[in-house]
Amino acid sequence: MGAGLRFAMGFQGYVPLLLALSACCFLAAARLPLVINTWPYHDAVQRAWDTLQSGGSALDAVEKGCSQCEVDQCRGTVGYGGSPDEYGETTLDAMIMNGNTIEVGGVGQLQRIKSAISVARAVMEHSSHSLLVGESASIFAQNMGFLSEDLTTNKSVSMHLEWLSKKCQPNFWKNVLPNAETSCGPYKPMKGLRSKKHRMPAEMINVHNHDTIGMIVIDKSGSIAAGTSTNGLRHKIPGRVGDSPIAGAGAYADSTVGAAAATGIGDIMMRFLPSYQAVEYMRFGIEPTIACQKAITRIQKYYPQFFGALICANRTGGYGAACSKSPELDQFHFMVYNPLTASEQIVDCI
Ligand code: SD4
Repeated sequence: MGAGLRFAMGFQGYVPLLLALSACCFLAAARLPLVINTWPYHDAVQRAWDTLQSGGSALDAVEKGCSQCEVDQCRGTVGYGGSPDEYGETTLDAMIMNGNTIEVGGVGQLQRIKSAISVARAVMEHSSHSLLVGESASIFAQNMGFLSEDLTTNKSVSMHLEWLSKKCQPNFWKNVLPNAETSCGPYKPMKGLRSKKHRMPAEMINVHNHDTIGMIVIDKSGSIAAGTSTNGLRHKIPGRVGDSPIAGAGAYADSTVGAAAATGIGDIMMRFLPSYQAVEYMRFGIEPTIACQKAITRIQKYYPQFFGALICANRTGGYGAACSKSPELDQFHFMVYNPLTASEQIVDCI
């Protein structure tokens, strides 16, 4: 505000502004701290909440909350022993973002290390990079003191063997020979006419194998952090990195505005940076639920029935969620802890 305008307003002009500011602070004080995460992961939200209660920061809470899911192997889609790739290996994607500094740490296709979100935090705190991937990310993790161990389990081995016995169905290839809908690879590119079809096998995209944890935490001082952790998509092509470790796609946090986090079919969602988009909507004063809905709608213009959901929170502790209605999803469950509630909540998809 320019000095001239300030002068012209006089003291009385300030009164509504002061009232609005104190209402906002009062509201924030009543609703903070806040922990919100995708899917009904009760132990994860509780762990994040406990971390805040024992004096941890928003970043600590995101790390601990997501770690809980990694240990619990939440629905088989977070942590070790889930979503084997075409070689039968489980690899992990995770990220964490500090909304105060706009620093990010991410890992993609992390091999042989269980605690992906903690490695992501190490990337943020012990390097100037934002994202490390593959074998080199694992070496980084080992150098940072993380244990290297096999992430396969009997369950992931049997998922892989079953997939091989079904001629590698379903899979994520297109426009290749031999025909990926009936045969295993190795594949070669098909020349000539190309299918425009986005090959996203329906059996891979449902609430039983598609439940990345995305978490937003706002601590009492208003610091905001967000993060994600996942083992990606079952039978993914080795080397595939999803949306979860990408800033703006999997999650985004800006303590001056709010944060968002995503779950769903990352190969589509990452093209739209929905978490960043939702935060930008909130920056212009749009309420969290609407911000989430608008970011989902933008994706639906191109992919009307994509599988995905977003959670959003603004800096005063307002929160909301939205999901894209598809044959596999018509309601989305998420967790909310704040001084007023500790509950699982549900939204109808749009
Ligand atoms: C991915 N977005 O790797 C993740 C998967 C997911 O809920 O969110 N599942 O595409």
